[in-house]
Amino acid sequence: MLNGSNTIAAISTAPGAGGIGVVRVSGPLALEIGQKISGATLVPRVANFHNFKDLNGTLIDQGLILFFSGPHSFTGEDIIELQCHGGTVVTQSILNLCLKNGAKLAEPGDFTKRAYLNNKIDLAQAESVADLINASTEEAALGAVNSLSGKFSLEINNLLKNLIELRMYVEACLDFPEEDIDFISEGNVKDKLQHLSETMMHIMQAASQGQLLRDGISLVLVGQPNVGKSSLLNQLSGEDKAIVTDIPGTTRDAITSDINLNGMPLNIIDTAGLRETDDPIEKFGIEKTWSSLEKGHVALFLVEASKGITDYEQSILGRLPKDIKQIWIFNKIDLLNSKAKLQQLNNDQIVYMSAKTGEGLDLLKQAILNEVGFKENSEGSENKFIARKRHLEALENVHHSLQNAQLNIASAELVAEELTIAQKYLSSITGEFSSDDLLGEIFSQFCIGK
Ligand SMILES: Nc1nc2c(ncn2[C@@H]2O[C@H](COP(=O)(O)OP(=O)(O)OP(=O)(O)O)[C@@H](O)[C@H]2O)c(=O)[nH]1
Ligand SMILES: [Mg+2]
Repeated sequence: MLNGSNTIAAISTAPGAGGIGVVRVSGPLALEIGQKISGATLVPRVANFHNFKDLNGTLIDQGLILFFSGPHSFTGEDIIELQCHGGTVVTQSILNLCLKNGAKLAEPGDFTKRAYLNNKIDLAQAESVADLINASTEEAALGAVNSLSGKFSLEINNLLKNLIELRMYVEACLDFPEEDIDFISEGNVKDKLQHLSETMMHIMQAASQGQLLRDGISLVLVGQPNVGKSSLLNQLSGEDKAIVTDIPGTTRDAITSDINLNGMPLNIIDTAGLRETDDPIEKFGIEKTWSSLEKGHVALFLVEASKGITDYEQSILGRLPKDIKQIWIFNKIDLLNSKAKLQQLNNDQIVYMSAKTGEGLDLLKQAILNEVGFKENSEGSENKFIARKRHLEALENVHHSLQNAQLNIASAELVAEELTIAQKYLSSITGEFSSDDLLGEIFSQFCIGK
């Protein structure tokens, strides 16, 4: 139980009209508040129908109250859940009643933060609660629920256990420098480091899939006017989202559409065609194209298949942001009577397709998956977990330290130092060592009531 923790309350259901609304209260006063409102003695884990009355005894609503006695609750503290009728006024009145009875309004993520601080879940699990709520595809939700159940944390903890064992062995060798043993070969340090590295790469691979599943990618359609960008947006989204005409310069504002590609969320941005123009509105549109490219992960660069890549596209290429990936689309193959194909040219993928007929769209989808390294779910959804950029950065640091340890294998001191650094980064994922700033940042992104 948190020392000196106060009691928090919030409406946990989404705002608006609904059959049921839930107000949740956690902390030392929770039981007392529930008993005051219901006028009844509450028994843990038993749902009973009660009148909900205010301090003057006026009936506010009727519903169920659930009591979870700490530490056997989500937060580890006493919790009551008041299930009232849904709707803004009723839920707000019940919440006000809890506040009048001594609770304070919960901040975003407060309940989950308490669960983490009371060791009910680790930090990666706490993050997955928000990821589950915010998941935009079914696959992302499955990944989040796997992370919440501890799959990702288990992989991290197993690696951590092996890493600590090795670190302790190397440190023990440091304590006995006079013993004339070759610590590296005696303890198979080299092999063990190699094994750690391999396991680590495996986790990193899975985590990068998990990050794509959570955050998805942003695709920007670019090219000269009339090459078929808006037609392609409409094909990809399966909707008539953008206006298509044969007048060059039709699209001005950036138009976005969210789709799901094999479970990975894709945000597609259709932009104004790039060309020299005196039209002030079109100029604004073209500026927007450039700022969309700054935010994008992959540029789908469209050209007319009959013309191919001209000097104009080459000149644009030089202005693209450095870290944006790109796929070439040779569009309008229907006019050439040629077949759709996916070609690899040096480092670039080229898709020959028709945005008008949709021929080759499946090849484009394949090219997008190839470009970002998103794999088909070959291992089954139960093996997927969701991950965040923060986790990937920590894993990259672990990888770096393990590499340094391997390079400095001749020095027990340096190996021990690198293993200590690796341990610190690995532990930051599950939150063993985490700063208040980091916690503040993570939990502030939650919704209130969770
Ligand atoms: N035959 C054929 N016509 C296409 C194809 N894709 C687009 N078009 C036509 O090309 C014209 C321009 O298409 P849009 O999708 O508006 O082109 P855009 O790149 O968005 O043009 P701007 O918005 O002006 O930059 C329209 O008449 C489309 O019907 C294609 O694959 N084949
Ligand atoms: Mg357009």
